[in-house]
Amino acid sequence: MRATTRRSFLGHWLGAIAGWLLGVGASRPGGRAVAVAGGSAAQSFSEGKLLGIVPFSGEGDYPLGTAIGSGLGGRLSLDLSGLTPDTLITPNEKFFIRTRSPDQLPSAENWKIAVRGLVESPRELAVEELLPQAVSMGVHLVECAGNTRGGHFGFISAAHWTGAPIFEVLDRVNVLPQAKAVLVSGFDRHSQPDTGSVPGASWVFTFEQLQSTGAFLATEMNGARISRDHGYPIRLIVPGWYGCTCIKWVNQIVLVDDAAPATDHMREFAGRTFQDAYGPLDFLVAKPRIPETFGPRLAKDFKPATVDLAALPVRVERWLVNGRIIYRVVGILWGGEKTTDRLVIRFNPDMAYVPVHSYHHETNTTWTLWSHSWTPKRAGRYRIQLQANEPGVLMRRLGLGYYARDVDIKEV
Ligand SMILES: Nc1nc2c(c(=O)[nH]1)N[C@H]1C(S)=C(S)[C@@H](COP(=O)(O)O)O[C@H]1N2
Ligand SMILES: [Mo]
Repeated sequence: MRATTRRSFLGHWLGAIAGWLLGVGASRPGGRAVAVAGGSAAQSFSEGKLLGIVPFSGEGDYPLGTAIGSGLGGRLSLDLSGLTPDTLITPNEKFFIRTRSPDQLPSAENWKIAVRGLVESPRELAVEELLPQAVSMGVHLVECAGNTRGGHFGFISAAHWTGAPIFEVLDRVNVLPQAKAVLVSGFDRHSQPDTGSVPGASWVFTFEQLQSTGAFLATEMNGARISRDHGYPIRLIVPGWYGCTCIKWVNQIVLVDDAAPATDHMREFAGRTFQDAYGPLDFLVAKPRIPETFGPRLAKDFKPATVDLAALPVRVERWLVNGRIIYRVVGILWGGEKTTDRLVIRFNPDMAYVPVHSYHHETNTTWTLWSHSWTPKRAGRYRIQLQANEPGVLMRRLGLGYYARDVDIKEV
């Protein structure tokens, strides 16, 4: 069992790295053609006619829009190809899922969070006690750190959340002065193991990280109680950080000091959150268990799992405008700490980046749509990649070509 887990885990890791280093590579045409109306951003194309959508190539046929599998291995990838300005808040039933509700999840009635560790008065906090403190937290995007080409990059969604700041909880237990950080864990007992992940979700945050991100315990998503698959009755949302930190089915909040070890969950996600002590040599030296070989040993040495500024094409529309074929690439821009007006795009590694034509980046808490018209000179395969011309701004995944997508253009 351990050997299997280890092998598939390394498979994941190697796959992810290969994706980053080699780019898209595969030649099998995949994806799906969908008919999508241009939406309001297509107004400049009002003289023309939308002929169709060119599917992305070489991405396989991972199913979109329906939940597959169960428990730890359960997934739902959002179909991004139809995004319009009107659908930038993901309906609850479409919001991506990474890990469906554990089959051993107890009834949510009387759900309690054990708050303990370096506190004066440990206690069991009933979710009911938090509900009156829950307020609108605004729209926040969540992206899985394992949001890959293989899943058509659909492990990303945005919702309007309601919740209570995590400090509401901490204020009730008299935190001791030696406490430096907060371990948040969720229920994770599944009867079926999964080859792709290690069960048990928990992350350690410093007080400063909880404060500056505005982390909150969410009770509602788009005005309805959160569904079981999304963490009912209570989950953590850490704005601006990867989904792996957004613990679902929260059942423990433990106050810890600087010596707290990194959790298995943190170590599983060390590579995907760009931790320093994570390197190829770590895995060449065979170690008994995966989590021990990845990432820093101590939670305090983990870097924040922030989502850098990133951009991804979500569809390529084929138009007929005044007798000419014109393509319109539509995509999303998200992550980062500051907005940008310097988004650039290129259509092959040997082409220069040019400014993206149309978008208005107003917020980093959720995604923004952009579009760009394009008239390729000849038929063939093109690799669409984006960057932002923002010296000094971290864009680790964009820099690695992680979000590059290929299209095969047949008509020019
Ligand atoms: N208890 C628990 N919480 C968890 C996980 C998990 O496996 N167990 N997965 C995490 C990961 S990796 C992601 S990306 C998000 C996904 O949240 P969603 O399924 O509601 O989209 O939940 C996080 N919270
Ligand atoms: Mo994730």
